[in-house]
Parts: sequence; C-alpha cells; structure tokens
Amino acid sequence: MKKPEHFKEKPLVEKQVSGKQLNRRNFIAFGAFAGLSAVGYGGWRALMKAPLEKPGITAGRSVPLRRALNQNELFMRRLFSRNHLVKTYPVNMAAKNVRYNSDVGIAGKFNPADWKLNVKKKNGQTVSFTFDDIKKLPKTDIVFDFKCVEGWDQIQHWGGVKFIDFLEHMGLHDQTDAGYVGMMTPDKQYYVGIDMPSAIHPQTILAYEMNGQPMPVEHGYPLRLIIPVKYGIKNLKRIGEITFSNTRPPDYWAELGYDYYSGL
Ligand SMILES: Nc1nc2c(c(=O)[nH]1)N[C@H]1C(S)=C(S)[C@@H](COP(=O)(O)O)O[C@H]1N2
Ligand SMILES: [Mo]
Repeated sequence: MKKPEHFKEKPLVEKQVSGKQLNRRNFIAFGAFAGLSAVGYGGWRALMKAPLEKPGITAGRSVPLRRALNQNELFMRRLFSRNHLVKTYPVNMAAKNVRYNSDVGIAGKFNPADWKLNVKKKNGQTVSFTFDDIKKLPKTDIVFDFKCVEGWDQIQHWGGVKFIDFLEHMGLHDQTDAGYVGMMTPDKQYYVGIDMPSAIHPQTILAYEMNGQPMPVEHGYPLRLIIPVKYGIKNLKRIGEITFSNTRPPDYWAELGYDYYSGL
C-alpha cells in the first residue's frame, strides 16, 4: 500500500541496522518480553493461589499480599513525621455541597441529647464527656483535600478540637504512649483503628463543624474524626467511644480486606 503524501516516517533508530541485526534484536526483545511475562504471570498465579490470611483484625487478602501491605506500612511509618503537614487551602476553595458517602453505624433515628463520648483508658477505666465539655476546648479549622478510596476527592472545611489538644486538656496525655487509638460509633457498627503517630498528628481533629456551621447529622454530628493523613474510611462519623491499646483495634474496612494503615 502506498503511504499518503503527507505521511513522513520518523525513524525510531537513527543508526542504520541490517535486516539480520534487526531480526536478532527482535528475537532477544521478544525473548525478554516472553520471559518477563511468564515470571509476571507465574507470580500472579502464585498470588491468586496463595492461602488467605486467618480472619482477625485484618482479613480477606492472601498471605503474601498482606505481608507486602504490612511492609509498606512499616516503610511509610518510618518515613512519617509529625512535622509533615498535609496541604491546606484557603476557606473560599472549600466545597459548599459536601459529598456524603455512607452511613454504617449512623443510619436511623438519633437524638443528639442522648449522646456522650466515652473514653476507655489503657487501665480499663472509662471517662465520659458531654458535647459542651468538648466545645469549651480550643477550636481549630482545617481546609484540605478529603480523599475516599473509591476514587473521589473534595476540598472540605471542618472545625473542631485537635485530638492532641483534647487529650492534653482532659488529662489524657498519658494515653499517648499506647500504640493505637480505636474509635467506634455509639452502636458499635462502624469502627476504626489509628496508629498513635497519626492520631496525635497536629491536623487530626475531633470535628463538630462543617463550613463554619454545626455539622449535619449525616456527616457525623455531634462529633466525627477528621484525619487528613488517612483516606476517608478512617474518618469515622459519630464517635461514641474512644479506646487506647497496644494492639491493633478492630477496623471495619480492614476486616473486609482493605489496608489497615490506609495512610496518604
Ligand atoms: N460511621 C461511619 N463513618 C464513616 C463511614 C460510614 O459508613 N459510617 N464511611 C467512611 C467513608 S468510606 C468515607 S469516604 C467518609 C465519608 O464522609 P462523608 O459522608 O461526610 O462524605 O466517612 C467515613 N466514615
Ligand atoms: Mo470512603
């Protein structure tokens, strides 16, 4: 077939090569491609056939994949520093129509007057706080890009008390030597586990305002976790209970196969 007049072929390789050389190159390239593909395919098959992890705090993934996720967590945790801040934005860039995602543990009738926050300390003792107790604490605002693992993100504006400030003002600072913080909805249907460095990160807040207004119930009123260093799944709406422990607390999405750490 004759090429159209305007078609100007651009040589991929400037140097002239003989047909014989080309064949040899093609042969080697194809061999390498086939070999790597076989390794890749073999690896994929092995991964697919690998035994599933024992269901527990995490579940639903093959043993080697979970091992890789845990190694990745270790690497990221060593890299993580409290001085590293998530990018923030001017307030006027915050979305007016804030996306609403899911309602595990917050569906049905709810009377905010019945709400209180129960904090279970390492020694097993429980202390409770009212909404007023929390609103008296110093308030912080943050405007950042909220990211959901399902693939959407949105610049949002939240207000509340920094988790570290809450601990300090409520005489709970000694709890920060625990490895993890667990949070649950009052009905215990949705729950998350957070490593301590992320929990006490200066941008992690117990939020009760959205766009400078009291937060709507579907977004977690009266109190939700806003933790910009994690994906949306960890940003628990309607906190009823907070726990401290050295072992990983139960985590709703980790039990369904998602990465426990879910850091950004
Ligand atoms: N109680 C509770 N908190 C939750 C969820 C949920 O289903 N129930 N979904 C999580 C997920 S996956 C995301 S992306 C965010 C969404 O928050 P939004 O509905 O305010 O957008 O909340 C998180 N917190
Ligand atoms: Mo999400």
